[in-house]
Amino acid sequence: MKIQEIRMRHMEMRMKNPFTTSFGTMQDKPFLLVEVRDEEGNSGWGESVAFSHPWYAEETVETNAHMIRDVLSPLLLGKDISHPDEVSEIFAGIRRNNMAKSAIEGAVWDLYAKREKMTLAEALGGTKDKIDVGISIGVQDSAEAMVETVRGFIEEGYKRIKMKIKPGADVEIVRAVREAFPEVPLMADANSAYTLDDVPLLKELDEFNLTMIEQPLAHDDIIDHAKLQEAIETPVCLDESIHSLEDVKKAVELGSCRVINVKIGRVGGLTESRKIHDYCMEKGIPLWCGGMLESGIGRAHNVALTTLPNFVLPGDTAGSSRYWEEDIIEPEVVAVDGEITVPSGYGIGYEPDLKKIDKYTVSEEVFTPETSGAEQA
Ligand code: OSB
Ligand code: MG
Repeated sequence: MKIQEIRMRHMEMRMKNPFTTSFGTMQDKPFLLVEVRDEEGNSGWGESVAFSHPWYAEETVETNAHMIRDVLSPLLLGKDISHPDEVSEIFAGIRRNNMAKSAIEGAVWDLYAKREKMTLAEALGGTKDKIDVGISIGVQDSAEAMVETVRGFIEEGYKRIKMKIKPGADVEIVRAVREAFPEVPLMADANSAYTLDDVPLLKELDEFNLTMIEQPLAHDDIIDHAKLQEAIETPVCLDESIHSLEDVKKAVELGSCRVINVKIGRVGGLTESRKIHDYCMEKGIPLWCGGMLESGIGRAHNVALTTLPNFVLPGDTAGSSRYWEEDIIEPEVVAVDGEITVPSGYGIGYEPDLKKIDKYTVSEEVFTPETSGAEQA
């Protein structure tokens, strides 16, 4: 397939509810959508999961726009490629900027699957027609608020509850939720809010039978996490620390975690995600698919990835309605009793709703082999 056009849309959507992590609160969600067209007029869609502010990772919407416009699109435009795995090779000389790479690469995967008349799940080698999903709940002000929020999502059928914690809003909140729901699969995500000085506190969590604690220590650490894993019983899961298969190998060899959260954008795309999947499957490290509060386009990619067999734990891919008044795909992603049925349409399997996409588009830029740069549309 020949890459003839890359269209980048600057989107602005607002989530139904604010979402709070150990870093702060977000509700407005600017992000980028990428549409890649081939010589036959087929198109594939991808989403950049970078946020407007670099609190989770160093990339932002603006750095991604720059990379996509000025660096990555010029490398890809006009190229004739036979498989999306080639995209990561074409981008290999560019350091990091994984979310920007992934937005384009994801669009090429969708395009490829559509051309081959396959679902994206099939193109990736996925084996499930339904996936199990959990939900991620932001930091709450009080134990009572967390218990009530958790109750609502258990009633909706989500298969595992993840609570965001931070210093001052941790052990007592987890205790209250565990007492209220003795059997529910529960976990906590600290988004790097603790240090090894907090080992005694993190050890206290052992009594609540959490399925894991996600990224308790620094975003760029794998050494201290190994020390922590030695000291506590709760399995450690890495999120922010993992940007590639190489990072995964180091973490697994060092014993820094027993579980890995795969985010397609954080690791630079579906090709790298699949490599991580295959390695972890061989090593017996269970995976689940994380989320970045995506619109339906990114959500659809997460659904497809989760069909790979070693995604054995419920992910954070909740239904569209958990985030948005209206999503930008048709149909929306729907979770029933904690399961999402994998769509059967070609490519990502959900149709981008152009009317809604236009409604939330602030501006767009179109790149072609001729412009191979920054033509403002
Ligand atoms: O750490 O997994 C995280 C949201 C934004 C940034 C980081 C994280 C999260 C979530 C929510 O936990 C995931 C989702 O519901 O999409
Ligand atoms: Mg996390």
